[in-house]
Amino acid sequence: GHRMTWQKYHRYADIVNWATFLRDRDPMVKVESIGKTHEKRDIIMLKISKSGGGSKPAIWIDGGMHAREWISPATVTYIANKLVTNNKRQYDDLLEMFDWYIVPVVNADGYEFTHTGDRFWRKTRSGTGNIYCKKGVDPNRNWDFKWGSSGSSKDPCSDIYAGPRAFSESETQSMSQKILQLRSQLKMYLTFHSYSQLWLIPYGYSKYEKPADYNELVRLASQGKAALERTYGTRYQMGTAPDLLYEAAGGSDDWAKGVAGIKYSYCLELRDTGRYGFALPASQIVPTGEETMNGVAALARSLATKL
Ligand code: 0X9
Ligand code: ZN
Repeated sequence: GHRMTWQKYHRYADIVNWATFLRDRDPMVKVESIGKTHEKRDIIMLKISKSGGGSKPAIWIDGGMHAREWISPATVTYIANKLVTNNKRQYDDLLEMFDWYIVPVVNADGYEFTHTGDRFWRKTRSGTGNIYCKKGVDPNRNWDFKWGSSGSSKDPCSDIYAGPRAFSESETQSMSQKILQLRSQLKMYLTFHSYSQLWLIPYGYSKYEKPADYNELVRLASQGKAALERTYGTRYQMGTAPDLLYEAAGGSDDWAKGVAGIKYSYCLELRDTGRYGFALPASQIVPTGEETMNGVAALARSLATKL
């Protein structure tokens, strides 16, 4: 069995056990290690696919890039579990239409450290050579697209340290290679962060650079956002990160669109808007999972009409 309950936040080992449980129970699920973290943990990816072959359009989902954003892995596992369980066959169409690649915790070292050391750790756990300050690299400043150009720091002590070079981190390196390997299949890239209730559209690196198809991305996202909001009335704002937050280069969403060429790339900042922030009570996991699942399902359904 497994211990996953979505009634509390789980350790990485529980998440890995739950994934292997699903794999053992359902032939649709495969679990693969896409690489190792700095501390040699396996970065696991679930592949949910009704067909053996890999020619179907696919959707990528990841969570836990920033260690302290606990609602992200909780929501991503909730979504994967819903898809696999497919209660009353409500997601039959989504399983017929797409293969799903899901990485619940990209930054597993950081995530574990938020349970054992510092609850509000953000970065990876790699050494930076500077022993007098916080180690680690911000994995969402480490991707090789406009790397280091804005909203990131060259100071290893900073929480937004971009790293010594693009893809210096094993976590971003491993994940980017897997995405490139799947690029012809991938039609949508979704990365989950927290908090602020934002549906972010590329690009994040510059106030002035919007992709040529920005309006198309907005239109598709509006479907997802509406379904999410309809669930419990949770309000989201939509726009680019520079419009709603700040400029920041080296994010995975920008790279997925700008380099991997995945047209529909989004970053969601989940609940809440700051009352609890990163310390969102576990009682909000299920409602957050539910509304976000509805958003993702509506998003995937409208994407399906475009393929
Ligand atoms: O700063 C970030 O990496 C994200 N916000 S968070 O509070 N979760 O740290 C926003 C990333 C938006 N995307 C890009 N700037 N590319
Ligand atoms: Zn984040």
